[in-house]
Amino acid sequence: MIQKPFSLSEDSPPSAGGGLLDRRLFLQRGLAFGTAALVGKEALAGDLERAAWMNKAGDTFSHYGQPSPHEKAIIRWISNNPAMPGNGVSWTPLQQLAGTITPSGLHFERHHNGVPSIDPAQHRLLVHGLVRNPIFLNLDQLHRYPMVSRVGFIECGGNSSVGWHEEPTQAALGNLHGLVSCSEWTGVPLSVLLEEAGLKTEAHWLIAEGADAAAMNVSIPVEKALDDALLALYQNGEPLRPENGYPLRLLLPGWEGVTQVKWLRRLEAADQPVMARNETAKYTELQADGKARQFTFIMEAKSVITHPSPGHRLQGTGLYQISGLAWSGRGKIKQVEVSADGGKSWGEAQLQEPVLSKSFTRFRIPWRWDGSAMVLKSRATDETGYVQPERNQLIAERGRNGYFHYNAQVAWGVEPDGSLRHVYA
Ligand SMILES: Nc1nc2c(c(=O)[nH]1)N[C@H]1C(S)=C(S)[C@@H](COP(=O)(O)O)O[C@H]1N2
Ligand SMILES: [Mo]
Repeated sequence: MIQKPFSLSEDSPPSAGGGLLDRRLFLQRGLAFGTAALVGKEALAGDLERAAWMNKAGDTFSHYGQPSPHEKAIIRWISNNPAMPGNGVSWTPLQQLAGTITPSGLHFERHHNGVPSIDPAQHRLLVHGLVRNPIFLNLDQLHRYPMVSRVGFIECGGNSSVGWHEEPTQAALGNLHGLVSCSEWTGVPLSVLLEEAGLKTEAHWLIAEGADAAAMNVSIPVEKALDDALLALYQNGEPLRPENGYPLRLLLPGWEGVTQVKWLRRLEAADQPVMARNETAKYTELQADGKARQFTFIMEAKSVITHPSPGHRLQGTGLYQISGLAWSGRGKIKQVEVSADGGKSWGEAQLQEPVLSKSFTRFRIPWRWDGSAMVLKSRATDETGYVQPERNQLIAERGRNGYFHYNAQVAWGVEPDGSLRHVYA
């Protein structure tokens, strides 16, 4: 294999230490990446042999397409309690995916008591309580309402909680930070239904309840319900997957996952929150002073480098594209910076267009690895100016008793052998 050295380094000065290059480098033409074997001029098209699968007719049609059998390793990692198998999570393998939309079959899952087998013909939604006109709907009726589509991430408030541990946990990215996924959701704006129901002035909360065996419920401020909340019926163009709430879920863009009640069957307008388990004992945040934060709905800005990340192995020195995901529950991502020297210097990454509010944003930056040990990090800034905090800054603000809403910068240590490790830096 003939390695051609990367030759444009003089024209493209580093954007930061550790070999980070200008984010526009890959927009240039005529780059030699040095990763592919370059064939000599004498190579002929005849050298490309006719592959075995070209000698017979291919497979026929299928009613529902599946991933290539060669990609069977791209799966959700399941962690649940064998004594209560319906209570637990499965994680999106972010380190094996590209782009910004999570395939529906790989959307992370969080169930408190399993996935109910709902017959859509029997499912009903009740809107009642402090409303002038209670509404009782079947799905055919709901489908007659005007719908909208929007792309949005859902993140569990417990995502990334390993970050609170004293020592960095060694696992693939998806098993550390994969309780977040991003889809295109289609459904009826909740405001449409609430206007029809006529909220009474003393209605400040909506208590949402699911049709699972847990009958999981949470309280939602009416401001959010009237703002961008969606009664989602479709996910990435097809009806919701059972795991993600079929046939109907509440979507609250940018808010923690637990508020986005799946298998939605009831919305009760009330003058105060119901103080359900998942807004008191859970999904609250114990502070250093022993008091708990409650109703911390918004998921703050976060970013992770997906490529390379632990489990990947760099194949020798040279040019690479660092790539990752950033998102913010407050709106659009404004900037993502990457460091290859543990945070001493930062280069600005290219953001993939379109940058959508409360959605995954893919960032990329070219990097020339010289084979030495170094630390890769990313930090996101959202359109409100909020900057993803350093780990010790987050701990200083929130103490060490926390579990939910960990969003500090994530660092990968690159070893000279090309392997990567989760590190605190
Ligand atoms: N009815 C019901 N809704 C639910 C849950 C549940 O167990 N039951 N889990 C919640 C939690 S904690 C999260 S993080 C999200 C997860 O959504 P997903 O499984 O579609 O990823 O759903 C929320 N909605
Ligand atoms: Mo969650």
